Amino acid sequence: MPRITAARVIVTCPGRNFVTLKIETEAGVYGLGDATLNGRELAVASYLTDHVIPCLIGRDAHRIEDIWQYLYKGCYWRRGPVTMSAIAAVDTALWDIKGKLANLPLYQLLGGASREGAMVYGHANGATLEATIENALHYKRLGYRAIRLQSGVPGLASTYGVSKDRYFYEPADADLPTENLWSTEKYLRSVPPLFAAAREALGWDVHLLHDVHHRLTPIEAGRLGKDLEPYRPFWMEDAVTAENQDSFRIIRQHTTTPLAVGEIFNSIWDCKQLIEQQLIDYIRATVVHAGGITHLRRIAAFADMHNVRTGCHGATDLSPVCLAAALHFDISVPNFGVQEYMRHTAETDAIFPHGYTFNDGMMHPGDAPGLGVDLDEVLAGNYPYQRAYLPVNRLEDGTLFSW
Ligand code: CS2
Ligand code: MG
Repeated sequence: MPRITAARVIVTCPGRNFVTLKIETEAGVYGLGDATLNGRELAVASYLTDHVIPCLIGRDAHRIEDIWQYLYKGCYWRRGPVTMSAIAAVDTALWDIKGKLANLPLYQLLGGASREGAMVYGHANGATLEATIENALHYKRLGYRAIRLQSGVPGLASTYGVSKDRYFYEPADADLPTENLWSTEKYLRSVPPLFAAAREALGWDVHLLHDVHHRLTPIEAGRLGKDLEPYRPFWMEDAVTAENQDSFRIIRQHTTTPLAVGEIFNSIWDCKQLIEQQLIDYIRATVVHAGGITHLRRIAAFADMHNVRTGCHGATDLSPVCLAAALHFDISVPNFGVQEYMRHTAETDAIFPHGYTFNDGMMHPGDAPGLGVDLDEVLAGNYPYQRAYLPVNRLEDGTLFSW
């Protein structure tokens, strides 16, 4: 059996921090797992190095489920983003090892391909409505079949999703949290015209998405959803904060705009009510933050019973290791919806050489054994950790608000 002989955490910062777990086995085969938690990277690095890795040495790398249960039930303090990102990294690395030992790409171990490719969505954004539409046209010319629209809000200096760079978006932008100002009223006035202009410019053969980013009340979300119905959005994401899963019942009463939520969820318990009561249409949980491939498959199977499809989170703060794992999951899962694809920079791609490809709006993980992604540790060493925080948000009267 492939006994685990060593494991270590590699932190690198090619423009943003990534945390990667590398597990080595006596078979000379190693596996990688993404453990990046934006703004709290070192918490997960320590959780792995100080509390998880000592328990892994000597275990059978094939025993993915047993190790998952050991790290979940055995730690007493269950769930939470740090714990579940650490478990996710171990789980992903073990699936990588299993694929390499079987000489099969991971998706073949998950039941094989259910589709030829995974439809992805790109991030069109701009400081103004016009700049956003121009960027969306660029994404359509690149072949994207689904495009997210995030525009600056007139009267606000900044807002979520609008990049300083043309194409690479990184919200963790400072050594201490930057403070953004927010106005729901100004925001709500800006979105319907954006979608009207987008349909006018892009037509109807492209899916349009939008991320509200946790900032509305349920009734405000109901109103926005209704305002957007004429433009047929593919989804309205994170319309409200989701600790209170009941909130989505109010949104559902007012709009048929599809709802997506879950990128900050870390276990099936965060979305149990949302799924079983069909309060959402897409679940955004992903490999790195929701306990890895093993747990994400459970969430997807539960979602499939309730007409909910997958829509894995895929921002640039999820490394190419996570994206590769997500694509193997996407290719095989029966109730696939869409995969988020924020392109990484050239520096990041050089550190994480990979076999996944983009073509005609779809992605494929490739057919290399395991995940089909590697980590160049020498190159990674050239980019030491740099503390960076996600912003915090305040209303114009100073009230602390969701970012
Ligand atoms: C966003 C993310 O991609 C998304 O849908 O919500 O950009 C999110 O803000 C970041 O992943 C936070 O680190
Ligand atoms: Mg989001």
